[in-house]
Amino acid sequence: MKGKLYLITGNPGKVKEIKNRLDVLDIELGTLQEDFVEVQADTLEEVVFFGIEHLVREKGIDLPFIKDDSGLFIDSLDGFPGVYSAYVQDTIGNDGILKLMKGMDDRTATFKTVMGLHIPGEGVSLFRGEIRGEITLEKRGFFGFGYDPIFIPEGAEKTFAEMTLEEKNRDSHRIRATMKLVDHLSKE
Ligand code: ITT
Repeated sequence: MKGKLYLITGNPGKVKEIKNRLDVLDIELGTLQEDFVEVQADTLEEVVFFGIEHLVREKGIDLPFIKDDSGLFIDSLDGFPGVYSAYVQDTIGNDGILKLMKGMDDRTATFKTVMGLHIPGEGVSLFRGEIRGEITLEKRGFFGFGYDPIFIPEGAEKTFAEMTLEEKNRDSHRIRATMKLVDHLSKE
């Protein structure tokens, strides 16, 4: 695929990370700040799929676009905050999560991204990326956004927020999904 692809988001952190990767293809990334209706659903896949349907059907968006929906799934909290990650970040935040986990030894978690691609006339394709890691005992670092200060990806010593954009982009849930998208687009 050549030409412009739009990312529908209100999160500038996501734009930077995805743009950095799409630059390898000849694809220019634009952004659109449409209201994305997040349906109450059990999985990120459903949130992305129904959200895209809404944008296409109700809002009449007829451009090639992607929508990234991500979430942090903490094992000892049975996958919480998961699909509620945005709400939880905006309410209790990282301090609230650390408080909930006080005294918990099992701090393993998975960060997941589901990226939906809509190409007019071709429907929706979904690309998934996940990375295992651990929740820290305290917040560390100032880069990135959201849960980055409390998440250390497997094999690393730093939290995502202690990494530069280039370091976080070497491997992450979002980059794993983006690489699958890139692979798909290069065959389009
Ligand atoms: P959109 O406009 O793209 O929907 P959002 O920030 O609401 O932006 P999500 O619903 O995908 O995005 O994200 C759920 C929450 O998880 C939200 O609070 C994000 O800040 C956070 N989050 C997503 N990706 C993250 C990442 O790579 N590192 C840290 N936090 C992340």
